[in-house]
Amino acid sequence: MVKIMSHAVGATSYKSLLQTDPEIAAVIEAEQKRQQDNLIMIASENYVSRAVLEAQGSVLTNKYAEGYPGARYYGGCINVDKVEELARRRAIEIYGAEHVNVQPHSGTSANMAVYLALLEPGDCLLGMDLCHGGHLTHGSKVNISGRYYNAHSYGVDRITNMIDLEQVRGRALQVRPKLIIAGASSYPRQIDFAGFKAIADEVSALFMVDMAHTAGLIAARVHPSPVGFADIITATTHKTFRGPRGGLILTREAYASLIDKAVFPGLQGGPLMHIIAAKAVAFREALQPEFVAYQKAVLRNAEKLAISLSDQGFDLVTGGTDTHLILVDLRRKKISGNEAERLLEEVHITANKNVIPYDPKGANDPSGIRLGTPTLTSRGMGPEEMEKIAAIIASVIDNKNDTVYLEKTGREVEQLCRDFPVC
Ligand code: DSN
Repeated sequence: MVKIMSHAVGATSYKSLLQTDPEIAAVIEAEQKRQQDNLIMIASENYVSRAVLEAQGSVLTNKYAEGYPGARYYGGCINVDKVEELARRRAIEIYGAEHVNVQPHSGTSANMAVYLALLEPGDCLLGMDLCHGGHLTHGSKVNISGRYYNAHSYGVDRITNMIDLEQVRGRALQVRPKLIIAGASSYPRQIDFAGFKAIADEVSALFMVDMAHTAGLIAARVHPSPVGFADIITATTHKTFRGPRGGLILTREAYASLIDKAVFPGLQGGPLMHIIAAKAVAFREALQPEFVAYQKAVLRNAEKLAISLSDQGFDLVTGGTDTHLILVDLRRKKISGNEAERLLEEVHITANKNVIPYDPKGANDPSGIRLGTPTLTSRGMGPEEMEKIAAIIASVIDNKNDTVYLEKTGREVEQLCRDFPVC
């Protein structure tokens, strides 16, 4: 398969860094090599383009620009205003939303800004259970969202492991939330945004979608969009979207001012203008036909990987995937998430242990592993490689005590990485 876009794992040159701080330069170079020499299958990671790296490594990092374009608290914002305006215009074009705020430093900051804008401490929110695939910031008791707000959760069906809208509706009628959140970190299926919106309307709740994971797929229109259903949408720009680390918020015009005020001055001070420039670059890349081809390939690869893993005897949560990620239930293979993560790392495959719904084990050593295809696809891999990788994962688990076999397999994976360089 032909590589779709030029991607990078390092800056063009570390000359100054090598002179000023050889220790950090060495670590960055080691990380660059790690990203080259391993199959990165963490569903929330990706390789950004050189253009994105250059923008985020630019002098824009020197500029303070509290406020918004045309209304800043600092002089000298002529250039950064243009940057933020370009970013906003492109994000609106991509998603067809009424308003966007591109300043959130992360997906978590974006979510916090929404809560600050729409809720009072103690107000009720309803989000997906972290243990069933939701996100920490959707009301987990260990997170500010679960400590400052009266957070309740819905889960997935015990048999199908899919979101059951009747259960969501039941919970909503029971707890009467002010805000309902849809969106997940390890749920491999499409979410029925229209169904959620109907429930939110029935209980007079606001409806927020956190599309952090699927933002790239949605931008390319290969996955249903929450725009038109959700009152507020949050996203990250670095997962399937393949831009710099950061967040954004899309809103209906009615909430634009509330959200802008919540981001600044409510939650953040100076925006990271170098990151906003890198977001703008990623948005431009997302408007190119190659981006659609890339996102289609991400989905095709995930589907092929899922089928191949099933053929290798793995149980998949929900039986498969509609997205870029797969959640593998390892119990039939008699290996824990921790052990599988460690074993795969030995053979140059990077993935993360993950809870499965109704996990009989705890979050510290859960029963699952989450696998994603965004980075493999960025380096040009296709269905043939997905089949090969599924076979490698299965054989490594079956031969977990055979050190000679593991060493040989590690070398094979390294060769596969060399065949698909990240350049
Ligand atoms: N939930 C993390 C992930 O999906 O990896 C990101 O916050």
